[in-house]
Amino acid sequence: MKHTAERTSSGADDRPTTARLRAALRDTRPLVMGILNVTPDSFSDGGRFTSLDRALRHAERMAAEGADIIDVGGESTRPGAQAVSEAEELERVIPVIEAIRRELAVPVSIDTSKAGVMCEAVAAGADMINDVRALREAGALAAAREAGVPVCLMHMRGEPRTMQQAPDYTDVCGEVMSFLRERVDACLAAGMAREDLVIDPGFGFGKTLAHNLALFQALPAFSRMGLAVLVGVSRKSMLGTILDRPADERLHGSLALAALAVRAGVRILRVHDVAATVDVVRVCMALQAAEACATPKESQGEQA
Ligand code: 7PM
Repeated sequence: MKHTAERTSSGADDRPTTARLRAALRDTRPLVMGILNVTPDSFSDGGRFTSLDRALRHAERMAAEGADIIDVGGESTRPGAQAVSEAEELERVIPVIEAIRRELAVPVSIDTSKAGVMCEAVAAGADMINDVRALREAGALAAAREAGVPVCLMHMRGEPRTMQQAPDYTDVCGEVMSFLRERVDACLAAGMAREDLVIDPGFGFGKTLAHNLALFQALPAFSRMGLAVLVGVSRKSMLGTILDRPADERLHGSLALAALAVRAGVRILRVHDVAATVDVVRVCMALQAAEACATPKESQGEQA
């Protein structure tokens, strides 16, 4: 791997949590990324101290449940959400990242699209950047390159405030794939390492249920692009529509999709329910190990 002066100066290469994350990304076991929202709507009991404390307790719990990564987000990207200022986003996420880094050994990703937040978050201890805008904002590509950490590039059509107003594609899988290919090429051209790039079709981000289902069906093809694939479907509205259930009753549907995603070659599951998803991954791994044993014998049998 190439180490530029900027990269080494960020210190991210030397951090044990970043090394641990990189090793896990190169492993075959799917990783569980626990969601930690630090938007006021998720921890809305007033004082900053209380919300910091609650966020840390939640991170602790997810780490104990076996989360491989904690995804810290301070910008609500929920459909219809308004934009958040950089100062506000920093005020929300930096104390949480510092506290997790102080108290836990779990790798942290920063869910942001802003170059300034990427820099500050990685300086505060974040080990990965998760960008729903795939480094398209001003300065984000350069900031991510200089941060020197793995990056998740997600596809989103439009902006959160309006993205669910009649999303339209002629070939949703082809269009999402060529978008991601273009963003991967931009990262490679900027000097980032291919092994550090993760791609994500962006379920629910400017997509109808039919689009989401087509993308989910195409996950094996995304996996064949040769980069780690991340999937975020936990409690999302596609499950609400299929099941006709509110967000707090979508666990079973989320777990069904988690298992199917692993079977389709997905490497990272971004979820709310860490303990349950870790069990799903363990069951899938047991099945995979059994297949690895069975396959040679079966093919021998076929040859005989
Ligand atoms: C309301 C609706 C609040 C949806 C939050 C959300 C993804 C992500 C989100 C994803 C990656 C959520 C979403 N979703 N980052 N951030 N992939 N990489 O369910 O699918 O958390 S926000």
